[in-house]
Amino acid sequence: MIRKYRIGNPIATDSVVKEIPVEQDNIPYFERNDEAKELTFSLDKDDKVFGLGETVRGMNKRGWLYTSNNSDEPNHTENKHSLYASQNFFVVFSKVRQFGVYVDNPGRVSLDVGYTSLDKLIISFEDFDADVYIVEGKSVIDIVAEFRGIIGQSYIPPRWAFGFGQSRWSYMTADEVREVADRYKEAGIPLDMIYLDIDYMERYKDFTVDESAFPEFPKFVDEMKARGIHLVPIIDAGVKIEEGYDVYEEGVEKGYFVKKENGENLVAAVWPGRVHFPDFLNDKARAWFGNKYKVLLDQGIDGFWNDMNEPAIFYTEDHLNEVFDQLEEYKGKNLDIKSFFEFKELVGSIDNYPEDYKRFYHDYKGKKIRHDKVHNIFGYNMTRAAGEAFEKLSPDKRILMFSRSSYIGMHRYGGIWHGDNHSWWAHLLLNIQQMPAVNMCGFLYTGADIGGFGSDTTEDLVLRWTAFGIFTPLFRNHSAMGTRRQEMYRFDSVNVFRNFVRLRYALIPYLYSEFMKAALGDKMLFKPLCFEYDDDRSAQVEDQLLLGESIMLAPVYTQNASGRYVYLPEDMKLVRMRAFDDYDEEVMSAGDHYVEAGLDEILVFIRKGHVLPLTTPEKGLSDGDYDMTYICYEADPDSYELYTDDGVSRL
Ligand code: MIG
Repeated sequence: MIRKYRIGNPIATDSVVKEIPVEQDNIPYFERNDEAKELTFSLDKDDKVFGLGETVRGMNKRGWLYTSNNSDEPNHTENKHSLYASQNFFVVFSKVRQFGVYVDNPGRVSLDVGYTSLDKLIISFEDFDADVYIVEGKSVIDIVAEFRGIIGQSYIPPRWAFGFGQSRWSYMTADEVREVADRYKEAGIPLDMIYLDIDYMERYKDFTVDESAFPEFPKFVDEMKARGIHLVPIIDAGVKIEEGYDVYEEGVEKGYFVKKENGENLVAAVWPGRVHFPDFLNDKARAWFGNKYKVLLDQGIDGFWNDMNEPAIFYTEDHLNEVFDQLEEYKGKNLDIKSFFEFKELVGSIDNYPEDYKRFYHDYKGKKIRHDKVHNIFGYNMTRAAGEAFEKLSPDKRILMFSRSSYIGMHRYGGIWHGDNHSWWAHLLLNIQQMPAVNMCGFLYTGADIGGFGSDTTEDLVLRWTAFGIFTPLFRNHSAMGTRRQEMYRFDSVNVFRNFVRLRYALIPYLYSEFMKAALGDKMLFKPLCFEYDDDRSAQVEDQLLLGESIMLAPVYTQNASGRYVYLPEDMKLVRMRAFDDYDEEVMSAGDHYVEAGLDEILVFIRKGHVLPLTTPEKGLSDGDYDMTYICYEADPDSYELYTDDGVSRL
């Protein structure tokens, strides 16, 4: 059961698609303090708080302050309060009670989950306006399903998007892309996508292609398609200011860019230098920008990733000028300790400068609204622009789309990737821990940059991360400019990588079936153990996951480990997999075990009464004409229900 309460005058976000009448009585569970703009709830010692989507720290969110303020934050360390997303849904549960809360406010919201005071959950608002939904149900899983039921069906990608994708910032030329395809082929590692990062564009202009680096682009797209590879280009939020560039000129002419108080278009800077930001919140501007994806669709492209849409701002022209003026004061001065740090701060803080987000306005639902009030739905609406346009431009065929920034509601239009992580073991664990949290908020097609984006990776990290990544819907190896190259064929263990990626393809019938059941049935694909098992130990386990109905994963996420401790909440069958056709099975009893796992092995645990179907890698992406093998644990192979379809038609 879901009840909706209203505080003040909230700005609609369109995240909830179901009409729910507003209750007149007080919000249950919470104490409301209008002066402090806070809702407070007293946590019991045994209460767990799970959810909040793509955030730092563990699965149980108790013990930290999370601030919903979508940020271009490339260091996902545990001291951070905000990442790229605002997904304000969480569930509080213990053996004696459970309820879910969704706080719908597109501005800054702070969720203090036992940070200021161990036993208080305090939600505080910049503007005390919100729709607050209280969700009740028999179990946490029911609560999540109820909630998902009001926010609309999760985005479903084409099935080929379950293949493996290689990315790098950037493959600079068509020949470099060909080389990636060739070397994967030589290595015998299947590859379905190569991602194009910003350098495919002409001077970083959205919807253009650099003719000298990628001559005859449509032909090149076809050539790659003939090799079974989809090219997936990036689109950035900022539109380059350049005479003669149609997107810029039309946007100016039609008034579709965000404006300052005085009505002038905001001038900011990102990759192309100076840019304007489209007003994705304005219906007309959104339709206009969405329609631009046609330029690339017409050249054969069928997938995109939307970046820098928090939006990330290197600087605004106005603030840059202020900084230059202030710098004059320091010129020729003997900088003492105090003025030196002021000076450093002045220059060092120009990017993503908080005040800049108050300098511009949107034309949203007929009202002029200052950006910071609706900041967290900007990226959502960029992806919505694309999603809404695709329904018209590609009415029959699904298009791959995922975004960096998000808010609940965006899950209907695209997936997400988990942003600029680092090649750190801690970020492999973070990847594991974020999966169920984003699923709770409707985001099913997600995955992190495998091997890590920033910093130099190591071969063992790429191996262990791939061993987990083969299970995530978005399965992409991506890394930043200037870091060690991490395409799989560059490492000695190319045989192991081949086995792992081929195993992924063998698993696609299962992964796709479970994904579709989750999308169509408002379920989670990845679940923490304690969502299904109510013993006390399961609630403590934050490094194992249930994936779909049949299996539990226990990835190795520490360096130089020969295995790991695994907790089994019930008897399970361990399948130690080296390849789709090379594995051992062993039934293990409930309890704690140290389980060996070499760098070439993947641990899969089959739950009692369940079945893991596997096909041959070559058939993984087929329409259902699979060569099936079933690994069963006290179950009949027929008891597993495969979901099959043509993989591209819209649902
Ligand atoms: O500031 O386009 O998260 O995946 O490679 C970096 C370059 C901008 C951030 C994205 C990353 C991408 C990179 N972009």
